[in-house]
Amino acid sequence: MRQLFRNDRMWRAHELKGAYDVVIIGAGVHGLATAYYLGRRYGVRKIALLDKGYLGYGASGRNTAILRSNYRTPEGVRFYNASLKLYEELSAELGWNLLFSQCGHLTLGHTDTAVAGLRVRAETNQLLGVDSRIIYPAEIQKLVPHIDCSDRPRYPIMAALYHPPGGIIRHDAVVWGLARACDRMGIEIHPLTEATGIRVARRRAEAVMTNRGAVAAGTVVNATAGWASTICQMAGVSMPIVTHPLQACVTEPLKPFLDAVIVSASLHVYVNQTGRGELVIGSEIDPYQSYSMKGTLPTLEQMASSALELFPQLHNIRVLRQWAGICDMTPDFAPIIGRCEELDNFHVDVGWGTYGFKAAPAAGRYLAEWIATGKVPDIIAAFSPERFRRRRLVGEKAAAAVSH
Ligand code: PYC
Repeated sequence: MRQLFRNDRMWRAHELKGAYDVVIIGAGVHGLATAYYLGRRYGVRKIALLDKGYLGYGASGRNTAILRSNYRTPEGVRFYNASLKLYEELSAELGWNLLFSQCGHLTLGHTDTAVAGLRVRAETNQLLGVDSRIIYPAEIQKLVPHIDCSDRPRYPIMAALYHPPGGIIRHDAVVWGLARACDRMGIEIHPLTEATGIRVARRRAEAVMTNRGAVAAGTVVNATAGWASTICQMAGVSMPIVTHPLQACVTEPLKPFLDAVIVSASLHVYVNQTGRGELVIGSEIDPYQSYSMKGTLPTLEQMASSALELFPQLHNIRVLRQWAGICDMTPDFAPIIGRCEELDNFHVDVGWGTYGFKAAPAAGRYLAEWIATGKVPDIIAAFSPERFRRRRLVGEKAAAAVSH
């Protein structure tokens, strides 16, 4: 691993050129991963990554950094498992420590119906080779000694779906590591470069208009979160997406006591402890559509009270920060990846709802393959944009998150 010296730049600044082979709108983890795999696997390096903010400003810096592959549909399980495997190799591949801790992931069931749903997931997971099984309070208590497994809470814990390979990663390290690797391949990263329009002619997205001028493109990729439908509209493509904020907060650092990700769908809460000792606590999506990235008091109250149902001993812990990321929700709670039928060179990697961060390596890797070879990789075929017209939905709601 090469040492990073104080004056080394992670990525360089560039003049925006008039044309690139690929222009990617959105330089979050999905845009960066697509550029990275295009460059690394297919030698496509004349790429501009455009972002209207600084890197990590959007959903890539506003998530709870949870990785897992214990989904419900076979399509989802295969895809997220491929992503988890890519994450497992990524620190070594990038020469950059992403602080991936595979501490295990527990989805709690507090009702008979919830436990039945977890059982279905466990069985699908196991059939597809994913380490995931139902465990009961005695084992939960052993894995998480501080959780309240008694019958005192309003929703006592009946069982959990235990997924040992799941865990947490340092989200900004992923952004920086990918950006550094892209930069070293000659791929250009352009922060503070906002896409303001897309020029379309002869079924092609010919150029992306930006606040720094027009850029012609062989291929255009929309890898935005939050603004996915707005960018698609610029190209005359409509997306079945609604956008909601998702809030989370972080507490003051505590001594290490929680070595697993804890999720409760019934309580709409998820909790993990970072390497710095802070607790990251997340909520369900806001019930109304909005592009706001601010936290609200009622949601903070809800996160705190739900977390206290599980860990009552945290009652006097202070919250340091609260934030919201914005999530593009699709009708089936599965993403939209691939070329849009309306245009010959316009690809999307969007609709990531509340589960985009964990998907970035696989989405980038296989979208890169589609762009470079023109062939649709099997593993993402089910997520293609035309599935809505064909009524081939991938119903992932039950396992996509806790947050709806
Ligand atoms: O899908 O694991 C998930 C998740 C956690 C928080 C929001 N979504």
